[in-house]
Amino acid sequence: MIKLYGANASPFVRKVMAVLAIKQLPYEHIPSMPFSGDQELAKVSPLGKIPALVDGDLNIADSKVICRYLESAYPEVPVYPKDLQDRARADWLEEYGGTALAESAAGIFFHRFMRPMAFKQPVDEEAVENIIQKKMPPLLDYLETQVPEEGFIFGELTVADLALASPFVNAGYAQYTIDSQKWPKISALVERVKAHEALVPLLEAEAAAFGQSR
Ligand SMILES: N[C@@H](CCC(=O)N[C@@H](CS)C(=O)NCC(=O)O)C(=O)O
Repeated sequence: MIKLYGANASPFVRKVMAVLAIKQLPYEHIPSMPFSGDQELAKVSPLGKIPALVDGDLNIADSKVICRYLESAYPEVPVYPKDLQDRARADWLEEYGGTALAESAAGIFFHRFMRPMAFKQPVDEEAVENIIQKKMPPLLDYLETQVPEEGFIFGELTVADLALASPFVNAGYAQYTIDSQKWPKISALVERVKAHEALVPLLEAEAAAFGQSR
């Protein structure tokens, strides 16, 4: 059986869990935290990051690598668009979601939630305000030009939608929501992704673990 290493509060792990759910692939989740000295994680993830995946003799890390492997190995329910140019655009949006967007949206989560909870440090509201006021607006302005008013980016839900929505789930735990007056399209897309049948059970389980309701 596939083994997935990671913590579901990671935007990258959540994306992979969503892909496994959409593809209806059974897997064993092995809870693993970076920076924790977890020796089992070190064995499967040489860079110490989550997620990592083991499928039979194969061991890989990095959510993009994992999602591409799952798409090739288990193609029955696709999670990337077929058209070549759509696929390239989906790859780009996945990259965007996993870099600048994840740093900013999950940064809010880190400063407001992880610092006090996991590291017993005070919330750094100055860093949070800097992200919210300076870093997020241009990212959201760009996304507003990239996502549709209705439905998902390529019709069916793909990794591109997941990669853009997942960091905002983290930001939501830290009381950040996208201003739907200023950025109506990306705000609505995030809500549609969260309401997708494959995501609802995942989000319920992780919110319960955080002691929050969805
Ligand atoms: N590009 C990687 C990023 C993974 C990543 O940064 N995960 C974070 C947790 S959300 C992590 O493990 N950080 C530990 C570290 O940077 O050492 C992916 O897509 O999987």
